[in-house]
Amino acid sequence: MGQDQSAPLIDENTPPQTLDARTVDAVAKYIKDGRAWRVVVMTGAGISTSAGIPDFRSPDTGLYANLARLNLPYAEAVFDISYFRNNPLPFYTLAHELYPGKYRPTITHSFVNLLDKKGLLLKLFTQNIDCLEREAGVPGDLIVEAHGSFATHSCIECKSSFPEDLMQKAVREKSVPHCLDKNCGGLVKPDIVFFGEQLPSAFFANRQLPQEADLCLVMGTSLSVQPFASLPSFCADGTPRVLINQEQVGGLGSRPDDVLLLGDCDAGVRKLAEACGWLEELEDMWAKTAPEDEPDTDKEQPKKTRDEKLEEEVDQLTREVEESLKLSEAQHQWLENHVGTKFEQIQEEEKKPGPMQPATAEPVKKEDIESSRRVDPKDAAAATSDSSSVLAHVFPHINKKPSL
Ligand code: CNA
Repeated sequence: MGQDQSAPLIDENTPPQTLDARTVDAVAKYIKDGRAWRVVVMTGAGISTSAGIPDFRSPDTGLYANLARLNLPYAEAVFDISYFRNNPLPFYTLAHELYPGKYRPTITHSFVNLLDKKGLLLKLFTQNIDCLEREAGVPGDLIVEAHGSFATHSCIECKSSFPEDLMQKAVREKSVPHCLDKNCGGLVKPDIVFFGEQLPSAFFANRQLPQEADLCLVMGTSLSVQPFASLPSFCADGTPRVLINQEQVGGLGSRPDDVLLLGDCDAGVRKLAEACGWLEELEDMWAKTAPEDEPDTDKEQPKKTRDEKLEEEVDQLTREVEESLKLSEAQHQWLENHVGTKFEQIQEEEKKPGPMQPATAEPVKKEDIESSRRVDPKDAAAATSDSSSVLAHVFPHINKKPSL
């Protein structure tokens, strides 16, 4: 984890170093004074929940909580490359639901676009795979999709790329595509980073950028997946960091210039935009993301709340996965054996340099990188008796036991 990941919240009597106060108005003044022109934004699943895409870890509506009741050996198996090799169907069922084109960007996505249109966005680091930032208009070269996305596809064996139109067809039909090279014939998947795979090189090439930022916005993430979770800790001391999230996460709130805007992301960005005098512009920009043929059903039917919509979405999603999951006893057996063998292999592997340390990239702060790869001793101890902890060990970019 990052250096200040579990640091205590700053004492309220400690004055900020850079801002006038730890408030949204002070952040807006800092922006309006022209002191924030290299803004780094870090986002997660929470910025897309109001679009109808469930996050992973929210206790009731999160995908993991709902996948737990299904017959998967463990919820993350859907995104586990070893499991995928054996049974790609659950992933393709989810992909059918999550594939870009079905959802509209949220006003939070538009806010990132607005930052760019004002020439303030240095980089957006997103953990999301839904491509909604792109759909909101943020240029691709300003986005680091740290966990990959549905934007490109390739064979998991020979790595050759796979055409978008054929992937769309496969996802639409819930079929499993294979490599077009007849000599290979390997399974193909979107270039989403699965547990057990390397993060894209763009992440390592850009991860020093938070150091250069003059403002950092962290939105809609539990900051529980490494190495992404360490990014905010790379911001220089005195750089204001604003967290817009349902809950306090990571080390946000531990520095004198940290501002916590706890609550809904969309409400938070509206508040910030209003304080900057940009609200109307933001609403106009977001309005343009609405599909032209979207029926105005709001007048005819009582409006559903965000949670109701999300619950419906999650229910439909889990029903679909449930239907397509045909896990046999043999598959369970395979997985159990595989996990045991994999754990032994990993114990061997751990004696060698870790896969998360790219050879070419310079570490930003050596101690941060090192600590981001450290396994909590509690997890390591539990790993001998609990298979999900074993997986936390096997897949080093989860360093925290997921809440199922
Ligand atoms: P997470 O661990 O599920 O955490 C989401 C966070 O957002 C939590 O802290 C929630 O409290 C918070 N949150 C949820 N809804 C809102 C809201 N409306 N307003 C404010 N806060 C909210 O998700 P992370 O992104 O932190 O975890 C990283 C995973 C999730 C990545 O590997 C992603 O690929 C993966 N994921 C992505 C998507 C997507 O692309 N939309 C969906 C689900 C999961």
